[in-house]
Amino acid sequence: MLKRFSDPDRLSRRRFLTATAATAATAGGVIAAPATADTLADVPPRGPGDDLGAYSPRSPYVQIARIPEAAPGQRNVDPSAAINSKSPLDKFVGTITPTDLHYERSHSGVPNLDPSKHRVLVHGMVKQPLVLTLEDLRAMPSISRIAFLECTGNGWENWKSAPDTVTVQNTHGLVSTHEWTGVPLSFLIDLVGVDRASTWMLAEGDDGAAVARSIPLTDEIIAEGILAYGQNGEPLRPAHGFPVRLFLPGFEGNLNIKWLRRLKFGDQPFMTRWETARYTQLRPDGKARQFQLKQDVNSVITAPSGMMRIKPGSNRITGLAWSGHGRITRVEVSADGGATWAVAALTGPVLPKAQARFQHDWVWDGRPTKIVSRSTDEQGNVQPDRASFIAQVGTNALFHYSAQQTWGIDEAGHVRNVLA
Ligand SMILES: Nc1nc2c(c(=O)[nH]1)N[C@H]1C(S)=C(S)[C@@H](COP(=O)(O)O)O[C@H]1N2
Ligand SMILES: [Mo]
Repeated sequence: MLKRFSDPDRLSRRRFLTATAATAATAGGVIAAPATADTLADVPPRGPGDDLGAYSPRSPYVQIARIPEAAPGQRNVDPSAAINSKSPLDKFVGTITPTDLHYERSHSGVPNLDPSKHRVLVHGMVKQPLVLTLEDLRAMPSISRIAFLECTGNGWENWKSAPDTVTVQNTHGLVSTHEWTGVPLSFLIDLVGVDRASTWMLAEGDDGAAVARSIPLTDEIIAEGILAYGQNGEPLRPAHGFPVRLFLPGFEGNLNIKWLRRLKFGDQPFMTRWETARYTQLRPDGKARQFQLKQDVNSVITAPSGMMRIKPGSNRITGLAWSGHGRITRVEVSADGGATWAVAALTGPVLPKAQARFQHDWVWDGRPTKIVSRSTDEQGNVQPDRASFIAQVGTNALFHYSAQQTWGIDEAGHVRNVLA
């Protein structure tokens, strides 16, 4: 800890006090009479507060909401035309996403399912096919795990081109981190006696689109998959799969089938339209790659970020980093467009396949520059810059964009998206 405070790259206690004193001095025009320790100690009597209630609403001073989007580049649409709604990453602190601000991606709206009538069919290459009720699932052993969920379309804004006016909510708002609770997939596999020759599992949703995906039965998926009925301590919300969804930590959002109605075990992929016509990766040579399922190492600076404005002097750079391959081990931040890098602090907790928060205190000298973050995971994967990412993957594909995000800062302190 002492090392941290003596590190010249970080905001020291002395510098913190100088910086806040400077703010108080220059803020004279804004705050009529700056409070002193004496005036604050003398608390005036207050009247009764607002009534207590069934829910805790946000403070009226906090403006925070998702934004519905229709397609890349089509923002501020009528919600009925939206295909997703993105999380306000710029407004978050810590690592857990509030459930009501968790991004939403639904291919044909949100079905209204009665849990007492809902059933999950488990069949195919199994000894004992079962039809499970929610009560059955809740009676089984349960586990909880904090992990991220990310739409594989996250970041597509910046892959090809994007206006300089996009915010981090536009560019990266399709990722969230929660505590997920439910039945381990491995328990269910044992319960129905899945045939050892079975290598794939079909998961199908009970929505109008009946989204269905083939999932390879790798050791990792068997060990970590969850039939989740809980999110952040309460039953799933309808938008996120109530009453039960599949949760596969680290794997592309689309596989995490919401409103789960069926698991079918087989010895080959089922080739649904969701893995043939959709969710394939068109390569530069025109051939398509199927079943690219892992979310790669990623990070983004959430503040300062697109459309914010900063002042010269002390500024805190903060953001989120995550990887489908495991734990984040390092995040570096550059304040000169990638020429030099400093190691940012990970403020914890740093959990495998969960978003980790990083922070780096920085003094902006007032000259135009670019800020960018780069993350590394425990398997040694390093987040590529945009040019090398495109050199490798091209620009035909739509999914799994995970290149570094650059924010430009002009001489007036305006922060803008840059296609570096
Ligand atoms: N049944 C069903 N499952 C689904 C989807 C869907 O439209 N229907 N969307 C998928 C996609 S593309 C993503 S990114 C995640 C989004 O989950 P969320 O809305 O809870 O964030 O769910 C996946 N599971
Ligand atoms: Mo998605």
